[in-house]
Amino acid sequence: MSAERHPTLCQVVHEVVENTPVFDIHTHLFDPAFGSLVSWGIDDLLTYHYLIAEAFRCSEQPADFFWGLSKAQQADWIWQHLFLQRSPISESCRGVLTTLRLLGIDARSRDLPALRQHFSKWTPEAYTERILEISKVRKVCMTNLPFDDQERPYWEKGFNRHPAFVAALRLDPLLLEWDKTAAQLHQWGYNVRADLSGSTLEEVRRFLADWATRMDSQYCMVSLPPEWRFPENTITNRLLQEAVLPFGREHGQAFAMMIGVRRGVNPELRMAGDSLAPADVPSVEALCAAYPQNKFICTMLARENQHALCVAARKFRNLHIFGCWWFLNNPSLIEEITRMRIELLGLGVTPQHSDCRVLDQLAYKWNHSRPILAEVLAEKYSDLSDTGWHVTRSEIERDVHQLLGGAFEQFIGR
Ligand code: HDL
Ligand code: ZN
Repeated sequence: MSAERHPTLCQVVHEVVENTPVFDIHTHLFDPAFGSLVSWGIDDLLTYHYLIAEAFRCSEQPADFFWGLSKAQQADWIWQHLFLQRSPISESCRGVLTTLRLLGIDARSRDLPALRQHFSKWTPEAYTERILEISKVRKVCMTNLPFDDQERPYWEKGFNRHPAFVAALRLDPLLLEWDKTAAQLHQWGYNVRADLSGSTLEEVRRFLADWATRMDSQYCMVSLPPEWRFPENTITNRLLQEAVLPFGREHGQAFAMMIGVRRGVNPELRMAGDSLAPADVPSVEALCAAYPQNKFICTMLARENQHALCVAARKFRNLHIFGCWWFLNNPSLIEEITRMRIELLGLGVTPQHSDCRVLDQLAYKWNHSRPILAEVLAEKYSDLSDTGWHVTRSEIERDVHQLLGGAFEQFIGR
């Protein structure tokens, strides 16, 4: 073990990783200015879709029973099934308890109504500052959808932005549901046609420029199904090649692809009903090769894709890979994937993002990931020391800043 070999070095690495502020490059969180769209507190923590999926497995109740409950009743039900009737040993359950611990809330009473009292005294704005402080997160990238009827009015009206919350322009409806979205764009005054004829592609580029400017977006993004292939003559790829990528080159917007989701394999679970399948890494390589002037960011959902994706990133300097996404965000897989990435890519990677949907989750997701990253780094720096190359504390701080968002900011030019 590296700790035996170089105990002081390992202690420094853990200290630095534990205390380096993070840029969390992909979340579903909202700036406090978004009011009711902000998700926080114990009931939102307990009704996180990861926990809904796990709780459904513990009951014979029909799904409609659960969906007919209030949020507090759903939280009570999940608390009963996953925390009281059996030990909360899964990563998602552990996360709720880590969050309570980091907030200084004693959960040993196991009394959910009593736990709720601790959250009732906060305002969303004050709570946001508290969570950012204990999570040591310096910047949070949101997922922002012009097509969302609840979110869009905030952007159209404008609001005072929280300095720590930045935007990413999410394009799934544009790229994956063009027929429906074309009608929406036309209604908004963009002269587009479903068959992409006329000035459609120019107008889509104008739409992208309008919203990227309005949001000051860091990058554009899409979640692609495992069947996505490039090259292939599809509407998705034509919009990508003739609108999104030219826009990206003109406006300096990197394009993020999150690939491998199979939406709604069990519809009765609603948002918790998605699954995964292995995706096609050669398609990512072909896109990077075809568009060397564009910058691509990528994460894949299947464990089976991770090694090939690392190799793809070795081949293309316009590809930056990130995160242990969703079903990969578990200690055993985070360690495996992070070790593989550092061995193959050094520091030119963003090992983790949180994908938080509930503000409080920032606390636990980073508290769980940091020690794993630290352990891998400690081993790698120990291996360096064994060659006679000794890193200084400031070099470790430089490197860890890179891994926790610095390399990403350099890559996207922000
Ligand atoms: O598409 C995505 O961005 C995914 O992260 C989904 O939002 C998924 O539901 C999720 O929350 N994963 O953590
Ligand atoms: Zn996400």
